[in-house]
Amino acid sequence: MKLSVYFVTPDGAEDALVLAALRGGATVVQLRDKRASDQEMVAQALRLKPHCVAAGVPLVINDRLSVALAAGADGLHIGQGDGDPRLARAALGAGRILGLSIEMAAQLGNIPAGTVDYIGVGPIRATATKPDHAAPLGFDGLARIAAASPLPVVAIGGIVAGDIPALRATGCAGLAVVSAIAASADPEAATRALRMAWEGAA
Ligand code: TZP
Ligand code: MG
Repeated sequence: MKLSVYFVTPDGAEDALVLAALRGGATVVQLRDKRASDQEMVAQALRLKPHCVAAGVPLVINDRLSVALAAGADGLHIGQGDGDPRLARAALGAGRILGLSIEMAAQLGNIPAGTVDYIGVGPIRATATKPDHAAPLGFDGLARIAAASPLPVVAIGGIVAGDIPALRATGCAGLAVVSAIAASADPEAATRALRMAWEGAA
């Protein structure tokens, strides 16, 4: 799984936005919608799935295990408040992706061994996209977590293309963004720029 340019959808995302991110070279798509019903999310995931398959990009569902299972998604991403990752892993089976959000270094030690495929670490900066976010970690906090993590790290929260060299220096495996893609006038070009900057900073 290539975690380098991980697109997280904003609430109410149009399918066209995800298709643009796929064309631009997003390496993972996470369908995250705090407002949609389960039924709406399953329907959207089922519409997007063939496009993700064609692009060779995993489709991951935020928070909702039942949606991930009903849509046959490639994986699930859960937060600290979303229950025991072991239960999610048991329900998903070994073949699917499970991601977990980490907001502080102390949470690293609580990850049950062998359950989670990657961690999302953030927020790096304060961001209006997640109003209830924890205290920003900054790049220093990210670097400390990345150095201590046995799992691949994806940095999230207020990330922009100009951060890529600093992110690379922390040893993280990728960046996850909502606004840097979704709020762009040209989401495809914004995604492509992130991808090229990531590869270029290697
Ligand atoms: N988790 C931590 S910060 C965040 C999530 C879902 C939102 C990231 O959005 P943006 O717009 O890239 O700051
Ligand atoms: Mg959650």
